[in-house]
Amino acid sequence: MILLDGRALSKKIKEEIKAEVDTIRDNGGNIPHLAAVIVGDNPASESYVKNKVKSSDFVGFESTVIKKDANISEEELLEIVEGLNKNSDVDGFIVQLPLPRHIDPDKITLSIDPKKDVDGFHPYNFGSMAQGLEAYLPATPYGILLMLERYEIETEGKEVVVLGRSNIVGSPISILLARKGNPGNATVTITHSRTKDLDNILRKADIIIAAIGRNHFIKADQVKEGAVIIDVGINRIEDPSRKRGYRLVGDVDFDDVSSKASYITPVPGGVGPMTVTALMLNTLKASKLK
Ligand code: L34
Repeated sequence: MILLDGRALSKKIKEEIKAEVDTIRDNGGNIPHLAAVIVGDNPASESYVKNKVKSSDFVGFESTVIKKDANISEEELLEIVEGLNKNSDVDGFIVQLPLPRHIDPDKITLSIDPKKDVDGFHPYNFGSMAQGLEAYLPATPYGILLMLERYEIETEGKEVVVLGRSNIVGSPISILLARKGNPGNATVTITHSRTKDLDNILRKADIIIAAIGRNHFIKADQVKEGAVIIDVGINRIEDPSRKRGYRLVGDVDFDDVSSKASYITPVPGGVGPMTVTALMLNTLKASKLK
């Protein structure tokens, strides 16, 4: 079993980005500037945005965090987005999800200028991605592609089973892996809460991508010997033995499944850091396009 070490790979890619930013700076070029909007105080979102700021600092980007109370109105948030769309200092920005219930996330996503949509969530970018046109790829799927690529995991002709059909992970990673290209050219099955006979579908998978947010959902008896396991789930479970009072576990029962897997991502330290690094790459791209 080979551990897909997202932390180490992220560091390597971020060092490459940092070298490029250093060159841009030496040549008097435009230093990439990422902005992040965070609403409310969801501890997971705060931790993720903190990691985005830390990575921005590491690679030499400028970063701005705009933090707002959970009771901000939809209108006010739309005004913030409009301000960022117009602010020529900012190359790309994100609005961290989830948003409070009274705000329609689709409305917010639609209001982001696709050129600054470094999350790749706007339908313009999603549609371009689906058609194989130039686009910002959504960060988590992009991070998974980078991982498969750098670890030289073959996807062509492979049976990929994706669990989950969200707009930000399940759906786009399915499209990307079925697309012509490398990574790509896979035979992809999307499964979800209404799927019948999931166990038999899973057992045929050469590559499993789990993004359903249910802790330890996948066990060894559902997995083929030698399968590649990509665990996108980051679930917090209570753990009084930890200082923080909780620990993070994936959608895959790592201890159970790892003995059967050829490659497997840990949680934490797997897909999460790759998501942040993919965002750095998109921001670098945005600043170059400008
Ligand atoms: N707009 N909302 C927007 N863009 C995104 O790309 C995200 N996502 C997802 C949630 N909402 C979003 C993220 O940023 C998930 N996500 C994300 C980002 C970073 C990490 C995990 C998920 C991450 O750094 N994970 C660490 C552990 C972090 C911790 O200790 O809490 C890891 O090692 O997995």
